[in-house]
Amino acid sequence: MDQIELIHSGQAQLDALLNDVPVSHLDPYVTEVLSDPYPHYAELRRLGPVVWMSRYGVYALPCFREVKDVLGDQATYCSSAGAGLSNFHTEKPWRHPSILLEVDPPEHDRTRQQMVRVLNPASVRALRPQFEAVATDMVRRFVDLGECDAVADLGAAYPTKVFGDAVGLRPDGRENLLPYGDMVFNGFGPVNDRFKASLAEAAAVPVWIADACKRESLTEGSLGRNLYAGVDRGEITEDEAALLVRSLLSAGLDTTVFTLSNAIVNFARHPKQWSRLREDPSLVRNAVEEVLRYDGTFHSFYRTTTRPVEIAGVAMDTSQKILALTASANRDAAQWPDADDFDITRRTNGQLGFGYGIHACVGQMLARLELEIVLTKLAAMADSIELTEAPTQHFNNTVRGYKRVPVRVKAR
Ligand code: OVM
Repeated sequence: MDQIELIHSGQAQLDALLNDVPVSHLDPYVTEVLSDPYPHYAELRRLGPVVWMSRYGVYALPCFREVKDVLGDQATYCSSAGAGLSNFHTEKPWRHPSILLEVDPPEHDRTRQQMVRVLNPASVRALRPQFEAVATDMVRRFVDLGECDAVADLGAAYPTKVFGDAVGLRPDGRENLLPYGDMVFNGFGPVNDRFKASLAEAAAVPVWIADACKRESLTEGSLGRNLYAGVDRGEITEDEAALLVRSLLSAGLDTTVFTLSNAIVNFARHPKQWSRLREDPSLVRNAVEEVLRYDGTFHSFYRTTTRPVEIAGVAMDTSQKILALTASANRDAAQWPDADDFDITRRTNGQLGFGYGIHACVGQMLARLELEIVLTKLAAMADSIELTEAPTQHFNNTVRGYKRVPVRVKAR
């Protein structure tokens, strides 16, 4: 740290220095780090459970225990100041805040309840036959192609079809969904060139999204349309229903697209694990969890302190942004034996890829259903999946995935 940085650092940075808190100058959002974040996470964990990130003026939590503790205590670590780096109490959010993710109880509980009324074990179970039928056709076609792009031909195509239908979207215009997710997930990081580019490249996208969220745009009986039943019962407003549909579209598509791409890349790189899955398809549920633990999609989010607190002996002030590195916690050797091994037979209970606590992914059963079905069909139809070229990563401030995964698939 140089003199100038010290002078401009502010009270929190001085506190960190005076209290001997480990300091990292890492920028987690640069391409070089995003291309392989795991050695950087290991270095942060080596520094300690609480690390001052000088570049952004936040404390990072790279270890399992502290991440879980913070996500489990929404009274002390709030979401209403935003789940990203930006503090909504002092900065203007780039879009209307999510009324699900970026709120605290009691507001949160009211909107979460509305979401759970339409997205629950029974409604997810009801989607299975349709999801299976689409997967049977799509995976068959994918395997028959032999050499293809596992993103365009399966990883993106499948969720765009089944999730789009489940939410109730019209078939046209769905190409707006991934660019929108890109904005949303870049928006949890800094206002860097990556975030600005995703906003600038697609100015019409939020307009399409806003229209797609309207009652009359959604098909009868769909998850999205069913959210409007809450309006008819007088429990939420029409605008709130639209914002809840927006939450489905924000968080629900690119996450499953990227997780499918990550699953295929990791199985291609670990052929023994693919053989194990083919030999014992009952491993599929645990395999999905292991993909999310080992190389998951959502890597981090923030909380903000509501009072002065101490984490692992480090004192911090009110209104302090804290970076919860869930993807690093998922590689913490104190929690996971041989944490850096991809092993679909390991005990995966408690992996944090869907978050933890009151904001844990509300669509996680739907996501698991998509992933489970596709991997099951693929394991039944494909003997092997090989990368024919290095996959092309999709860089985003918060989510990890690929935009192109050239593969050769051998049919069974
Ligand atoms: C939302 C939202 C958007 C992105 C992610 C998320 C991880 C929620 O708009 O509610 O949860």
